[in-house]
Amino acid sequence: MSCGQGSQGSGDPISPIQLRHAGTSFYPTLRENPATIGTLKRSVPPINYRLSILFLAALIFLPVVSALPNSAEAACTNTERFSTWLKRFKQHARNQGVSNRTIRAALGGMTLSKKVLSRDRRQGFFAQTFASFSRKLATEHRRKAGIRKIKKLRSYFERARKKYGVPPEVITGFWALESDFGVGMGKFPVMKALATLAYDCRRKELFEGELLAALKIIDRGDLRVSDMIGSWAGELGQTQFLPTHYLNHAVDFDGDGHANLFKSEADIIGTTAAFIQHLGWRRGEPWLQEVRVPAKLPWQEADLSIQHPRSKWTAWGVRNADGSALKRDSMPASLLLPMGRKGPAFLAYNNFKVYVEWNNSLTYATTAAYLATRIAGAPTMRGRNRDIPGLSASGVRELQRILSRRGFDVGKADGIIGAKTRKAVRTMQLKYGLPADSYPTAALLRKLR
Ligand SMILES: [Ca+2]
Repeated sequence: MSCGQGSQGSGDPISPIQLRHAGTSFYPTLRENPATIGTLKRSVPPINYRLSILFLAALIFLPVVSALPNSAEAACTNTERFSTWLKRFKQHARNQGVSNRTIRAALGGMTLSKKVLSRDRRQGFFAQTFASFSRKLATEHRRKAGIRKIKKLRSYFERARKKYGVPPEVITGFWALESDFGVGMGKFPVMKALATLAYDCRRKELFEGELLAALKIIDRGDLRVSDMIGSWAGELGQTQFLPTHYLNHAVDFDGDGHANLFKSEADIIGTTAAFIQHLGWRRGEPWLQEVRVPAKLPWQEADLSIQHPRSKWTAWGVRNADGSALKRDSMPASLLLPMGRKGPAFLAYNNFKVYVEWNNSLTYATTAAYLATRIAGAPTMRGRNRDIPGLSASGVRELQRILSRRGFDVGKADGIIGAKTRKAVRTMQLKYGLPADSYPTAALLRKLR
């Protein structure tokens, strides 16, 4: 949980875990439905981009966003006593082949954690732009620590690269963001967190599966109950894996017979690489590259759902961040403008989809991918310290109400910018002859009024 970043309005640091609970993407087939919050580092095949459109679209496109659950979920009611549920769950675990010994050791005397419930249901509220978010998370400290780690553990990283095709910088970027290489894994009893979330009505099905996976990890001897210390959100180890991912993807890379993602650096490197490969990593291809955009461009093409060959972007005047010419080849890439045309600009390649799969918060994904490029030697982001004005949450709500009245389907007027809102914004920008970069501004809102 502790990721070294600054405090937010709620008084707590934002961690990747919290962000993961507030994720989003703007891949094309997404739903603007916050009901799926918290399904992260998803186990679905990477081809399936049915990612939920959630809060972090707002984080990335807007300075203001509310974090955590929507009111419908927060309002669900638990009708069963915890002890009744626990008894039933234990029987379920037995039926699934978990030993009595593990069930007794891990769930004996288990009680509900009110702290987890309140953390999980809190209506957080914080203001972040992509620029300030990435400043806090993709730090110089983490870049240097990543480089040191790669040097120190070179043989493991090279073996992982050979076997899974994943570069050391990509593994290291996630490792740094998730736990600062094991410094910040959280101090919460994970079994208690998982049991509480599995009992609670909000994401019961998801977490019953996670709790069962955690029991199986103990049962097969990878971890002891006493090892299960981590985040209140139930994630495990130095790269913060959900138990199902641990169970299904953990690799014993040091050959001691068990996969230990808390203590074995080799296992952490091998497992993270294997999981990234599972999410669809393409060997030898780039993931993200900062670029410079010209003053004029068909801005409506800047969307993760749209890819063009690099040569096409070159023809439109996109250049390397240092101003030199891009490679003129057929490599497909999307133009990613997290804060509109005046903010930082990136070409996102096919491998970037892995980042969005890892964490469907686009802000997190872009930050993690950017940190990996920095560890790999890319220069600091241009315009990193420039804040691009956007609308406040109330401004976005007003914008959404107006768009809705005009017949656009923007979902609920909740102040959160998802794919539908972005699309409507882009349509209106085109109509008014404004640069159609999908980033809502005060100028657009004035015109709409
Ligand atoms: Ca091992």
